Amino acid sequence: MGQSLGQLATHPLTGLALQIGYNWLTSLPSEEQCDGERAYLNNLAMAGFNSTQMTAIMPNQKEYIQRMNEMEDQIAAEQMLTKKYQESLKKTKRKLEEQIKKNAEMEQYLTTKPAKNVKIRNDIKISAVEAANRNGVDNKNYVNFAFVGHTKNGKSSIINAIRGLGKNDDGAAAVDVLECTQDIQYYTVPDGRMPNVRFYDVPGSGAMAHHAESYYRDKALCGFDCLIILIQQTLCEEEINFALAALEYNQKVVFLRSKCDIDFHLKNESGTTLKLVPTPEEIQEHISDLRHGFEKELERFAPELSAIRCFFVSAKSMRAIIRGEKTDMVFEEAEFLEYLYQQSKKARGITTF
Ligand SMILES: Nc1nc2c(ncn2[C@@H]2O[C@H](COP(=O)(O)OP(=O)(O)O)[C@@H](O)[C@H]2O)c(=O)[nH]1
Ligand SMILES: [Mg+2]
Repeated sequence: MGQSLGQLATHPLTGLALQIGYNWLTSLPSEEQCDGERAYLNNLAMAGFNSTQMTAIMPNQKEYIQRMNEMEDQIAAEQMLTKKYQESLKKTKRKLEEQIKKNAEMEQYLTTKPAKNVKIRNDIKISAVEAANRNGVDNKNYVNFAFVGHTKNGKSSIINAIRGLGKNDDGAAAVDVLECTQDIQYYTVPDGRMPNVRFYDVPGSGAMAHHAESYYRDKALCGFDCLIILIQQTLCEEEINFALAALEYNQKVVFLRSKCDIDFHLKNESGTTLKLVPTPEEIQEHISDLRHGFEKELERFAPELSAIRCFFVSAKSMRAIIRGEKTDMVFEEAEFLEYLYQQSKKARGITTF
């Protein structure tokens, strides 16, 4: 792979690994917090993070990080934890190592030129290639993800977040704009990271009501590695039509429900007494409820789509994870990123992973 873990630590995907530790830290009672942070820092050091990176992640542990090469301190930190948390630290450490390995594989795939083009079935080849030319999609040199769905469902925001950007950052896709054009625009990750990946913002795609299917064909959406359909609380007809068209083309397709963080604000405002920051368990419970509702809707309106997954995420959390920053709410951002990666590999017939 030719890449040391130290280098990898500066990559945006590293946030996926860090989040594992953050989750563990939030599970600790306050009296274990300080020793927990120190014990976890020791694991980051072993994984190749340097002291500057660690200080950026946990500025409150600056002094400890400076002293960290004194072995006794390191051992002491772990021993200070009670037995129960020593055990859970071990599990977290294993997960961290696994994620770092996965990141290395993802990094390798996303930064090198795709080894193979997208496989497009012969019977649709001509229309797909022709139409892909219209969109300027380059299947040879890029991994291409298309985000479709109703205006305001959060397409531009989630694309920005995956690129590590907020709406006011340079090069960010415009957020909260009226989608008056139908120009499909692509975005890349800044600073040349992931140079072979393109994220396409497909505006106006959900405002077509019953025309999703013809929009899909006109815009040659089958030319993308993966189609991501942004949904809201309930599934709409056009979203179902998009997914049906994608299935017909044997394309990788997934539903994405963003803005999950807002659900908790709504619950607060409507009078339900929920803490401002939900616990990981409360978040899991919420995701289960959402998934249950989604599956029931699919069963009722489009049983043929039952194999299509839906990920529940928040653009806010995604951005924090990509930037390696701590976030209070974690939904299924890591799972979604991994899905994108896996499916684009499959679309190219690369099955080495
Ligand atoms: N709190 C929160 N707001 C979001 C999220 N995603 C989008 N928004 C907001 O929803 C509005 C519409 O988002 P936008 O990305 O422009 O949607 P698009 O029209 O589908 O591209 C904007 O005001 C965003 O700030 C999210 O995950 N969390
Ligand atoms: Mg937009």
